[in-house]
Amino acid sequence: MSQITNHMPTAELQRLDAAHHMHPFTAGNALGQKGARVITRADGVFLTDSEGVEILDAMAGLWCVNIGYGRDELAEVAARQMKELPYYNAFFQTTHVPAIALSAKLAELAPGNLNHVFYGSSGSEANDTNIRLVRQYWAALGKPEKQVIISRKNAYHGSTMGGGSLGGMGGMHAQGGLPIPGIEHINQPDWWSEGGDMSPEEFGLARARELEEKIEELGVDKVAAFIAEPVQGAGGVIVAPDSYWPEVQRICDKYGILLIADEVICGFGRTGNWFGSQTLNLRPDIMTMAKGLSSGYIPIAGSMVSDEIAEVIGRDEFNHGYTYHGHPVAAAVALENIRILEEERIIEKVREKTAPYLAKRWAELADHPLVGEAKIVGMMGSIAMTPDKAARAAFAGEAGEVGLICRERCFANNLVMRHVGDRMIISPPLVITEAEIDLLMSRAGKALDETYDRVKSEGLLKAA
Ligand code: PXG
Repeated sequence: MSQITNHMPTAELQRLDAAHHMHPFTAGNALGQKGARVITRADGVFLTDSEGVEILDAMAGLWCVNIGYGRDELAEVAARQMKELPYYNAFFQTTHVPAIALSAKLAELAPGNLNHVFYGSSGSEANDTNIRLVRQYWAALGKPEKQVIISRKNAYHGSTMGGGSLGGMGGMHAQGGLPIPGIEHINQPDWWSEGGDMSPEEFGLARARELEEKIEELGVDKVAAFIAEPVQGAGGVIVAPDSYWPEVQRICDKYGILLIADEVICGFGRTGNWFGSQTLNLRPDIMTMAKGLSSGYIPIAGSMVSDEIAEVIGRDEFNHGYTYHGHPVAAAVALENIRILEEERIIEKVREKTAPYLAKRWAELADHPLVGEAKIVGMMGSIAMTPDKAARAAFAGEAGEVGLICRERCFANNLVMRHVGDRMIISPPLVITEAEIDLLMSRAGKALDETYDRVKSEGLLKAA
């Protein structure tokens, strides 16, 4: 077979892609007709496509390239580790240096008494591990009926049977027999779309108290854990009102149920601290980590658990594990990524400089005629587009129609900004500079203007 290189003409690459590559979360036949954009290289915050066009990546890949593209150090560490020990496992009473070093480092970085890590290769796998961990934890304590995990609608926790079930995405639950039994979903704290006449603070409390109501309804002796993202990412960068998290923490403490903070997006600096739990003052018993753990350079994930959970789980054989648990090359790359985050003070710079600057520029978008609220925490932001700001109205047409137009206008202006329904979201590499933020904002502003013109001319500027 001839070698597939970056130098093949774009149309030929697209034809082969359409013929043999199935894309995630995509209507493949339609994409096959249109042809996918082929990304060939990346450096810093910029992607280059097969036509040589440079695109500003305001999503850090898929919320993961925290240190930015093009860091040779990670490639060099990977090559070194592959030559020394490309693979070994930890199943049968063995271990290896990269897993030992990374675990100790993560214990140092994680808050509270989260000092033990169980590895996977993806956030989905880590959340599947969490299901088994919390259920086995209660079983080992003589409470095998404490099995139910409470989650939230519009949460994202992965795409395996377990991860997709924990998640609260209706579209995912409509296919393949999800959710699996023993998972319950309460409403999300999205004040803009669902707050009605309540103030944000009243609404935050009301949504937190749904957790208490659900525990009471099921019986606390049936409930194992509550899982949530500190800030919902894939759901549209939904930032809960300030009243929400203190009340959730109070309820978890009162009933003694485990709190799982899914830090797959929020972890490793995204919110201006190492973990979103620190930004929002949560005391999780378990944290899910992936994405920014290696800045997406190599697949690796983990469940970080408390001393108490590790001790209880350790009393018996835990019949669970993946071939690539703590993979030496992935662990070595993650360690190097963490070294760069620490030595270059990337998270401090985000907190003190870049995030405040981005927040100031992002807030300006709220003045745009198409934009209702503009929300941001650290380096993750969203805007809600609306035909009527005062009423916080949705568009009359199909949800996501305007969002899709805006995403296409962004792409046409060489900016990757995602849409979730009619919200637009960003999550740029943490190393983005102020000048690059200015470029991001000018492209986003232009895309919004073009979207507004199109929405008006097509008669879509109507409230539902
Ligand atoms: N938890 C959270 C909070 C996530 O955001 C996962 C778990 C699952 O991780 P893996 O590595 O199994 O994908 C995620 C992943 C999107 C999008 O459209 C977001 C994710 C994945 C794919 C698409 O924003 N997040």
